[in-house]
Amino acid sequence: MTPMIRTIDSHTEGEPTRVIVEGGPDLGPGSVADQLERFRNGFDGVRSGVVREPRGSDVLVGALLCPPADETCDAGVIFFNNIGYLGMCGHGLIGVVTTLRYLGRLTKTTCRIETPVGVVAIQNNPDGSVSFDNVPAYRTAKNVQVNVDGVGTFCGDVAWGGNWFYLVNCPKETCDLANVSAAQALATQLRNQIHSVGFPEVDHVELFTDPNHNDADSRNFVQCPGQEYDRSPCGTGTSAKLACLAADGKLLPGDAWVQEGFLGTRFRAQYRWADEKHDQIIPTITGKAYVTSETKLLFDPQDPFREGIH
Ligand code: PYC
Repeated sequence: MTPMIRTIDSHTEGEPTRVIVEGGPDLGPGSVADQLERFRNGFDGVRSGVVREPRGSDVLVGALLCPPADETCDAGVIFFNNIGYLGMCGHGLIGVVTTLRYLGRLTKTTCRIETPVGVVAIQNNPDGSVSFDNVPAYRTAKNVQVNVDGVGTFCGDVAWGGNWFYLVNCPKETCDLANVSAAQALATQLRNQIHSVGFPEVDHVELFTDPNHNDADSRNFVQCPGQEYDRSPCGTGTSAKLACLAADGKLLPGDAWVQEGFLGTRFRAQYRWADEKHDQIIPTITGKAYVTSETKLLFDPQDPFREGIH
């Protein structure tokens, strides 16, 4: 029989997630971080076949459910995209939880999920939205200047929110749907430049400007590692933003922050300090996902594109 993987697709505030619910690789025992390494080294063709064209698209984030090593957790999850793997993924986590609820596999109000970069705590809200306490977020560098040839000098912060971000303020017109190609080009140049000034870990670039909606505090454009931009306000990016605001004393623990994304959808966010030193925060992010399809992906061994188009 043709090898088959069953998936459920959803979108979280516009950004799609494809969860493998049957037929994924068995990654053996160990922590989710260990399982990720076995996924990377032994089954990378499954990753690319599931999310890349012709079965998927560069925008998709995939999720593989796996057993957790942490006994306090209900599940483990590994997130991946068109070019590789993610530490955490905020919109993806909301998509995974919504998918598990849709399948009837999650009936509790709260649960804990192990990711390759730590444990996240989930709360299912009565209105169908999902909140999660992220892994600790923190800023590692403030006001890092880079030069973009022919455009100018930019200044931003480097922060971890479950993935690494370079966070930069930009003019309102750059952060406009009508100028998406310009935003992508600028973000790509900023990523190259931030690597060249000593921050090779940064794989996401987050541009900020004033929001379009009165109920939002800020608007962002997030360029993902595989060149696509996040259609949601980016859960890990919002976490990195909160870490910077907290470090600057511009947002206090428990105060609300509403992050508008490039499509205008919003994540609600707040934080608490992770420890007494006050150098790391635990962000809480809230957003909503909608299930969009159930699919059987077929992988004909004769198909030259069974591992996706590279
Ligand atoms: O929501 O954290 C997020 C995310 C990362 C990449 C795409 N979405």
